[in-house]
Amino acid sequence: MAAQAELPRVTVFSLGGTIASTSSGGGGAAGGVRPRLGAQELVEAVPQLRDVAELEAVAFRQAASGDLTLPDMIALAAEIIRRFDAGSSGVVVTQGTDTIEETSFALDLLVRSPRPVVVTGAMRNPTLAGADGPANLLGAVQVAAAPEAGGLGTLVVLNDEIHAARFVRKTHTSSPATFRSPTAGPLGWIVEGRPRIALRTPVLDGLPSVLDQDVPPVALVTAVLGDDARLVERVEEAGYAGLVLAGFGGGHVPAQVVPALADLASRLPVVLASRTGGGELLQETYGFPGSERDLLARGLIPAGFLDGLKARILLSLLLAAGADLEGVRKAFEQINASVSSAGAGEAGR
Ligand code: DAS
Repeated sequence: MAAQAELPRVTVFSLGGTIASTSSGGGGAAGGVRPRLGAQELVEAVPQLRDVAELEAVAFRQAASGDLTLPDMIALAAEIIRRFDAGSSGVVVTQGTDTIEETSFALDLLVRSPRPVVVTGAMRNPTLAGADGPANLLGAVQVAAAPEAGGLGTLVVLNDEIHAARFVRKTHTSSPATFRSPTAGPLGWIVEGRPRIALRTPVLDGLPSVLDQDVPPVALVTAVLGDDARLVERVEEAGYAGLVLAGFGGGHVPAQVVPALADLASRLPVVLASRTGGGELLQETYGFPGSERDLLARGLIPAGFLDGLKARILLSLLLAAGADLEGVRKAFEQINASVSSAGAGEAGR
């Protein structure tokens, strides 16, 4: 019998979430499922993984994903880099889906490696019929073990789709097809166990490099009909070090919010994103008070293709790295410019 070819080594980190949630059997307040399973148990539940990779299981956190923090992601990124240095070919992170669109983007910014980092989770917990955790874990390991999945930044793999962390959003409360990339589409898919990469994303430039575990707080405020600026006026006194404003449409706010935003932007980084969830911020179309042209002329920093959640992650990490106002502006510009260089010889780096 021919000897089996050496399998790639993939490290699986578990952080909790639905994929790891089971019931204790109790009712009342003790009822419901909660994260209980660790990486080793998740891996053991999917015997097919043994044919894909040599696995190393690390129980890193045991939390509902809303309880994860940026310092957790900074610590995880450092551990991922250590495992790559020790010979892992790829990494899979299992966690709750509620915050994957934020945590995966933090890893996208923090882990600079040509090897694949893949985040996955589940929408149906292991006690339900049709639990999707095992298939998602298998798909994530198949992608992490594939050399062609390297150099794409952090990926999010669920429901046999491969998404770039910088574009993906959670769009549904319960559907297993909740993850979508409205602006760019998915990068690829998995068929019969084979990852297919149809599109390649470029390596991001302008990433925060020196990181403190102490991440300054950044607020995210969504513009709403009839907004009177009372939240924006309180951002600084509440102790925030920066603000992301998710404006209407292409990047607009009611005219009466403009003075408070302009005043804040003269002292703190204020990033303008869109609340729509798809597309890139406008920069040169509308000229009414509160339009994107008006706000950018008053010192707000354009988020570009990043939505409010992702812009907040980037701003938080830049501030943790000690960036000043100009540093923040430049990093947002560079990251947006590096995405538009896709296809210009950057692919596959
Ligand atoms: N919504 C759950 C999940 O999908 C809980 C969480 O995010 O931790 O995993």
